[in-house]
Amino acid sequence: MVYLICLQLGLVLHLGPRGGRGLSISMGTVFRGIQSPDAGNRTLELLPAESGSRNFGSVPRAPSWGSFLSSGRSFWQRLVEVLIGSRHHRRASQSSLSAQPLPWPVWQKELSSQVLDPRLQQVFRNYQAMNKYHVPPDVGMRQGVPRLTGMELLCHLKARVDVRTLVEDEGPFAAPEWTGVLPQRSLAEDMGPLERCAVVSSAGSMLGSGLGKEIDSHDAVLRFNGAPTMGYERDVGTKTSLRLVNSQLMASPEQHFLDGLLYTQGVLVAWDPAPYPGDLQEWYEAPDYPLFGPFRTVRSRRPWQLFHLLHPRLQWQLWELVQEGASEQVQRNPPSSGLLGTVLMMSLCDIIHLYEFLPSRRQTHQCHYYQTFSDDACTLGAYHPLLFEKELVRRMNQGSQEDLAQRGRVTLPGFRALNCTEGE
Ligand code: NCC
Repeated sequence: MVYLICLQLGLVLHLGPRGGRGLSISMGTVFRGIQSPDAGNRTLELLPAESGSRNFGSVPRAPSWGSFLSSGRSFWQRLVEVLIGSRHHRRASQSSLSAQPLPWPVWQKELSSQVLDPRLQQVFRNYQAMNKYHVPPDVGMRQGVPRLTGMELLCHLKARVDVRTLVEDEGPFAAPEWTGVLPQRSLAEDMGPLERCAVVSSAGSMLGSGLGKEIDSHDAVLRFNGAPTMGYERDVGTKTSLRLVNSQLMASPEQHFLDGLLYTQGVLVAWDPAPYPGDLQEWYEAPDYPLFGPFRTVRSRRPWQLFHLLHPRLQWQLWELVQEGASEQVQRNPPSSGLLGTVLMMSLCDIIHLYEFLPSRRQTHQCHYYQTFSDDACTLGAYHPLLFEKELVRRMNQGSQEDLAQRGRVTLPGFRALNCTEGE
């Protein structure tokens, strides 16, 4: 198997992106190795009408060369996952994806890596061992610290994270070539205090939800990366007030960040994985993906559109809380856009409804509601410590179990509305 993949990789490297048909076949084969082919587009408990209209029963198409490059965390990270996961792949795809339902409801008890199938456990162990961003040993490790209640967690979050966007003249952005590029005011100043806000995860389980109207009834709606509304209005709504995009998307021509209509609506907020603990200068000199070029381009093409950069410290402040909430070493990579966006909205709004971050009864193997490929890593995490982010959110949730089961809806108070006494 490893030999076959190396052979294919050799072909890929040899041919380069202009390899034509033969190339896309070989990349498809590599990609299938990480996306659980047996799952097809099977969904659990999707309403027949919706599932039919989106052709869920069909065999997923192998992604093209372009989509492999753009949808992978990075080519090398994905390849590592293929190589590590490949030994378990056949067993995993048969046992966990095709035969068994996902471990719904994953949020009824404490989440740990034990809920992952053997393939994802191996990927998890691999990322556990990596430390790309140089997190010092033992940061966030719980040593005999009592478990916090949901309210205590919320208050810790409020006290310990500094949700900031970068403004003009800050640190490295004081350089002359940045004059007038960064916004003069922070996102909080631009958006003003908001009351009810919705955060819409991109999970496949949004399909068939019929939540569109409910989502649109909020004062502001946050969406992620390339998640569309067109064609999915009934389930995800039409309103996009903010869009949080990662740097991988911004840097990838395949994602059409510079010319896609999707990105011309609402306020844009971008983030990029930074070295721990999120020092501005260090990050500026070596961002994970080259996001500053596309950021400047959009700013100059559409100066009227609000576009903010998240301060990189936030991701590590949050990561520490995620680690503290776990009873094992989590991936030492930043949290997903999902958690970053949720906390961003907690800093702006009084009440936040987060949809399908903790999956409802519609939980599905399908990664996104707008794409047909399946991979449980999208829901349970590979690069991002998503499982443990969900554990944190599960414990902070102020909504009912019924809301979770039916609507995949978590309710969180905004920081302003949180009444924390000292010590909490
Ligand atoms: O998939 P992504 O995330 O864009 O999803 C946005 C957020 O929704 C939540 N989610 C998504 C799918 C799912 N089945 N369950 C979920 O809970 C997560 O909280 C997620 O953050 C990202 O976090 O930025 C991510 O971005 C993609 C990808 O870069 C973008 O979609 C652009 O193509 C990453 N995918 C890959 O690298 C292949 C994903 O790991 C994280």
